[in-house]
Amino acid sequence: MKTKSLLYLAGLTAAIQFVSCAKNDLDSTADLSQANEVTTATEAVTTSARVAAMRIEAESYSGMSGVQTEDCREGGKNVGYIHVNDWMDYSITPAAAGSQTISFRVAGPGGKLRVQKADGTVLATVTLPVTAGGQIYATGSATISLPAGKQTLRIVALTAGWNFNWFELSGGVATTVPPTTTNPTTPTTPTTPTAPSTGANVALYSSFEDASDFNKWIKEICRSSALQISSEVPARKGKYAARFEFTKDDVINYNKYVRAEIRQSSDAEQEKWFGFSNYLPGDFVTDPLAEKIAQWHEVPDWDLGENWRSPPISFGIENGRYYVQILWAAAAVNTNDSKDGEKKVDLGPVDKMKWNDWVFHIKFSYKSDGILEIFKNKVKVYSQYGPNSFNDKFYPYFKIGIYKWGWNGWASYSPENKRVLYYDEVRIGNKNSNLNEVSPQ
Ligand SMILES: [Ca+2]
Ligand SMILES: [Ca+2]
Repeated sequence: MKTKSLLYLAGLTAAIQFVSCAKNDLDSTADLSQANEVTTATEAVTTSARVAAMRIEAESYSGMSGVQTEDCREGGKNVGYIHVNDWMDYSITPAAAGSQTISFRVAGPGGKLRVQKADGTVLATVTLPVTAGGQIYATGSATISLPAGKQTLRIVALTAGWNFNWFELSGGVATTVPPTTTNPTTPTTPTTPTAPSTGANVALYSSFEDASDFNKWIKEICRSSALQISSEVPARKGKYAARFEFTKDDVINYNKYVRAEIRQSSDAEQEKWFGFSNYLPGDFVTDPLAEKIAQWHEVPDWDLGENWRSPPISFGIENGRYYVQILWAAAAVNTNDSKDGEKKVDLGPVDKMKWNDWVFHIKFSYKSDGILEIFKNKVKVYSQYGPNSFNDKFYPYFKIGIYKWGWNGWASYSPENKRVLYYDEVRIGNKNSNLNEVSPQ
């Protein structure tokens, strides 16, 4: 899967994102980044001074020696081709001096890196987690102490072969706040930092009232204008909705890029509820080339030699009609050509300039216990009980937006040059959720 494209995908490389502490990138049960989210009793005293985490994309270095970038499975780019003593420099500006957790999102054989100041002073040596593949990421952390203000951090590879997606500085606290001494070793229950709008079982809620909402998602866009908070159509709720745009020119200008999407990451939950509302503009053109507008994207078992396949469950529009497509396979290793079954189900005609509320209740399974129930405007329009996905270690991850793969090669069959879609009121609930809890309200 390694590509050596050095193409700069402008929309994917926002140099520095300020992100909330929301836990949205649980990629595997071995993901050590949960450490960032667990508030221990000791830390509880100091959280009043906690500042927002600062995430820096690995490819946003100000200088480097010996590395290259490549497409990252988690979206955007990662730094790869790392050899011993390769390094990358990053310009950072901590708001306050003090001790911080520095977390590295990496994949591969493990190893070590060193964090140092511009003058060579070593700040930390970090042991990297071993992961199941070169694009299966986990997070390793260390504690460093930084002064406030603009400075350069150099990250030096002490071992080779790991891939690097991002690093994050978090937990910057005022060092004068004393920790509690009462039972400091007892961790409290991890809390869900993203406040659900309603319902105890809703783990994610995006109202798209503010661009910061996109920080709850991984962006897969080729340019920043492809994804915007918009008020050009009436929102499903509030004042704004998410606007996705994708053009035929994007495919040409961005090295066969075929999507404007945002996504979650896969996790260990087999059964979930997904709710969202979508809106097609008045100039939406009927197109024989389909687009997928929501996907439950598979995660290959890289360690078994598996590669990307089509999404086991996807929701799309083709010839002016909604459809759902379901693929399944029980073999531990499968390809697009080796599966046990496939189904494509018509879900009726599209209507323009109107919000439609969709809920997908899914229990992913390659066995007979799978569940797929689809509701449109709170009315069940389809259900299938039985296999609905592949035999993979990780469950599929959720995406919304525009995936228009046909424009790479068959664009002349399409009567349009630009697709625009709107989304609002996205909720993801756990298995105990229900139609009313995740449905747009
Ligand atoms: Ca909204
Ligand atoms: Ca598999």
